[in-house]
Amino acid sequence: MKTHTQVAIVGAGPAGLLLGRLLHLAGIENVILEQRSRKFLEDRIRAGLLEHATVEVLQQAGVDDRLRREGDLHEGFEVRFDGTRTRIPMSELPGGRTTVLYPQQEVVKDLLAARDITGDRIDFEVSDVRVMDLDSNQPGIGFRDTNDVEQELRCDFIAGCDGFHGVCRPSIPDGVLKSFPHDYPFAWLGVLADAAPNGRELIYAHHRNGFAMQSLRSPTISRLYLQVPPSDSVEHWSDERIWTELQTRLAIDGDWKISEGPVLYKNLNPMRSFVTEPLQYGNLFLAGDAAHIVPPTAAKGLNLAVSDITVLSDGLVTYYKQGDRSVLDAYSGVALRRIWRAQEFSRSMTSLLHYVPGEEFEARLQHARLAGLVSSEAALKAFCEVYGGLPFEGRNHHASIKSLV
Ligand code: RFL
Ligand code: PHB
Repeated sequence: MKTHTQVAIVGAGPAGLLLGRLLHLAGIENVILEQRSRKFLEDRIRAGLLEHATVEVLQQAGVDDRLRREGDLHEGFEVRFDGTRTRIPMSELPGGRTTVLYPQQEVVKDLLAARDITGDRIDFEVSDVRVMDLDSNQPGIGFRDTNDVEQELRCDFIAGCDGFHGVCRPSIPDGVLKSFPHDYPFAWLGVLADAAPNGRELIYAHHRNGFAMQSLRSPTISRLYLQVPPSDSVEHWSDERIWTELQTRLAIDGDWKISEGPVLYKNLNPMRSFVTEPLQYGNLFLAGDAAHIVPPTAAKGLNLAVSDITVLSDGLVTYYKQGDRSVLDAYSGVALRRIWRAQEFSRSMTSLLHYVPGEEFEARLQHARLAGLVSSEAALKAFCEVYGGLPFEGRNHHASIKSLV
């Protein structure tokens, strides 16, 4: 069966769903194709921290009702090393930043619910997805629908929002893209636990056994991370071992202890940096994880997907409303400026906090860097400026979101 739309979006992660929403609000027809089921997307546990500019975009997209009610405003976080703890008062530093903890799957649920109301087409559980006629001005997507019927969707533009393992990036002819991959000698064990978090703020800890972190998902559910070797596996991590290691790595002088409880879920996340350039070929545009991956330390992955989409949607809206393609053609250059800054910050925050066994000289430098960071307001201001989120280019996203949540 053959159908047509203005913009075909591959992937219903935060990038694809947000693009679909912003295009709908501008009256631009779009179809989203997703290989997974709706339930899978709504249950997928991933990122948690939203920069203030991301919250503003979600507000402008009209999908922030629940985020305002249930999102957890963060005005500071804690850094631990060498038995010490320092609270970083993000919002009180010059140019004060705030972030909101609101899990990625909740953002996805809110965007899906908004699409239910508008009735825009979204096909779940599609398979054998192929990009067609990329060099023509009516490219298309071939796929098999959930009933295994062959479908062809023709369009003006394709948005490749299909994540790191998607089909859009590889469909660009050889030699066009230049990729910049970087691997790390460690991974993260991510844990969701039925245990009340200690305090309401995030704790990042540098320790000789490796990095550890306490985040949270509710007043009774903790989200915890431990640095592990990349070759490790979750079977090696019993609940008891997880808690022992967290107690050790998060310890401070005195008798502080993290509260323990049953582990509800655990998984291993590889650490990777990756950027591809440019982000467009003809009428195909890559956004979010399809275009770049950051290590999770600075929680930039979801936020970068949102900033890509604001730039891409501006380009598409300008094209359809004013017949001017220049903003769309500038997408790659504009988005990549922010991507590389976030990439640089994610890599440096990762290098600051993770211990590489045997790298004693590096460990001493990390200690000196951490001591320098927590004792200098200027250094903290510079750190928090990027940690809390760089402004989105070309938009007025500087205001504090304190009043919103
Ligand atoms: P997504 O969320 O991966 O969505 C892509 C969607 O495309 C679908 N897809 C296809 N659909 C149709 N046809 C095909 N051929 C397709 N191939 C793929 C997929 O099923 C999926 O639904 O990318 P998007 O929208 O760009 O959003 C990016 C964010 O999801 C990502 O940056 C973050 O979640 C990264 N990330 C984390 N970021 C953080 O900032 N903090 C974290 O703690 C954090 N934890 C994580 C993460 C990513 C993880 N992944 C990718 C394994 C934990 C994990 C496990
Ligand atoms: C999370 O809650 O998953 C999270 C928060 C902050 C980070 C990384 C992960 O820096």
